[in-house]
Amino acid sequence: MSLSRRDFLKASGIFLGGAGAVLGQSRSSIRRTPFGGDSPRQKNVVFIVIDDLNTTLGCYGHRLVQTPHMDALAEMGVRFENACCNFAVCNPSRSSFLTGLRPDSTGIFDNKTSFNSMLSGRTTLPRLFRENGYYTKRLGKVFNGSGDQEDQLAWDEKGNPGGTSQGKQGTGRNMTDGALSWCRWLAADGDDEDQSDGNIAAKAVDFLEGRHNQPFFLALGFHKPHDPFIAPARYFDLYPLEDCEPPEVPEGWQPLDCLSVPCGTKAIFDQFDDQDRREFLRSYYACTTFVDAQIGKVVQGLQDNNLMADTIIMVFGDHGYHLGEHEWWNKVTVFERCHRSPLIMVVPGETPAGDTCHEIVEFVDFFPTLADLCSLTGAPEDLEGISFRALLNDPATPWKEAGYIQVKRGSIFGRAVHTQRWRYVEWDQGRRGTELYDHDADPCEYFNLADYPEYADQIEYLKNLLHTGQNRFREPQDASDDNPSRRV
Ligand SMILES: [Ca+2]
Repeated sequence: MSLSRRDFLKASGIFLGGAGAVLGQSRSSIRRTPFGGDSPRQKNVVFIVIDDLNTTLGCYGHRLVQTPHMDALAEMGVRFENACCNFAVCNPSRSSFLTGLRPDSTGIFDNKTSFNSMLSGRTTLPRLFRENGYYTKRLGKVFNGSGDQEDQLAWDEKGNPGGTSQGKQGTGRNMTDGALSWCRWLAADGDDEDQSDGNIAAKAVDFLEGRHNQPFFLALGFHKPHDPFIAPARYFDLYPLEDCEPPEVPEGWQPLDCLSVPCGTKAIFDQFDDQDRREFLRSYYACTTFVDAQIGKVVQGLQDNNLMADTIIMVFGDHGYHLGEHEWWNKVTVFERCHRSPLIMVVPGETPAGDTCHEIVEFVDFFPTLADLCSLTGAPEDLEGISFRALLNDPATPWKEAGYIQVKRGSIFGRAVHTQRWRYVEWDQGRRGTELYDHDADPCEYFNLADYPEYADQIEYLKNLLHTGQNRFREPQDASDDNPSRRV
């Protein structure tokens, strides 16, 4: 194919962002459009971001973790097997998908850098909804924080519902004997609404019960399963320790140059005994099921108020998370465990029920996709992802060749490109090492093939893809490749 990316997208009718780019509608024709009459009714959006949630979910095939409400959403819409975050840390990931810029363009690579110090004045996703006549409401953690950490023009209304003092009591312990203060669990007293996330769900349901004379963008930022691992005790009771099986790491495996996994913190995890590992898993699972229950309340609120037919539901984790894979119990890597996040979308009238998409989408695509779905105008011209609306209608459409992720260790960047089969990683542009993993032979990414000469051509191809291939579409290899379900 000799078309440039932009030509291809134009020919395909794919949303590129930019003022007036959608459906030929002028900005004024859809601003503040009331429901009813002859005007097309714009869909509401419930945008649910879950902190540090990986794909350890029932609907992603986990044998133990109970997530009936996310599973039910997956049955209503499309579940993405290859949704790739662009940075496996809260603030960089959120700053990226809320602006539609890749991390190299936001310049936000850690949790300390404030959003407004880098991106003040930028039209963010919620602000664009607001400018297009939506009522925008935030509950919980959507940007990385409040104040200087978020777009002050994004929300009509915002809140950070907290928990109660009872919800901070209970049984628990620090699994590192205090070496890492965050690494603790608490099977808490009280019930869901004694926790912040339970309160977020309750306030979301209150909002859904109100009268809405304009479409709404309701953004819910649930805090769990982010550490510390606190949930009402009954969620811990669902997971007997003997059922929580830590992953096996091949004997002798070591991180590349203390970069693929940071050795300092890993040394603390290396002190874990079997009990510690099982407790870590139990607490993450408990928090996941707890958050799932809160999502169930929100969906019930939509159903009770007859809003399902008019509301797009989007649920995702802000990045992946290791649960012992690579002897690591955290985020901030460029392995698949961090790169791949759950993503479920229900778009009334568009998504087929219960379908799975194996194609690669990236979080930087969220902004143009939602702008496309809701016919928003006035989006920034320089969005760096593309709308994947076509995949929501037909999840088997051949799509992006690759997803991209990066992290920063001190002054060194690690960057990875992920295709349907390969992951290729460069540390400090390759000066501090490279990694190559073949998912067909090594789905858990333990055997680095980068130094084997027989892979030189593959590496050359992936190196080029890493540096120049963003948003490139893959070519179907043959008829049997139309739906790469081999990618399990
Ligand atoms: Ca996070």
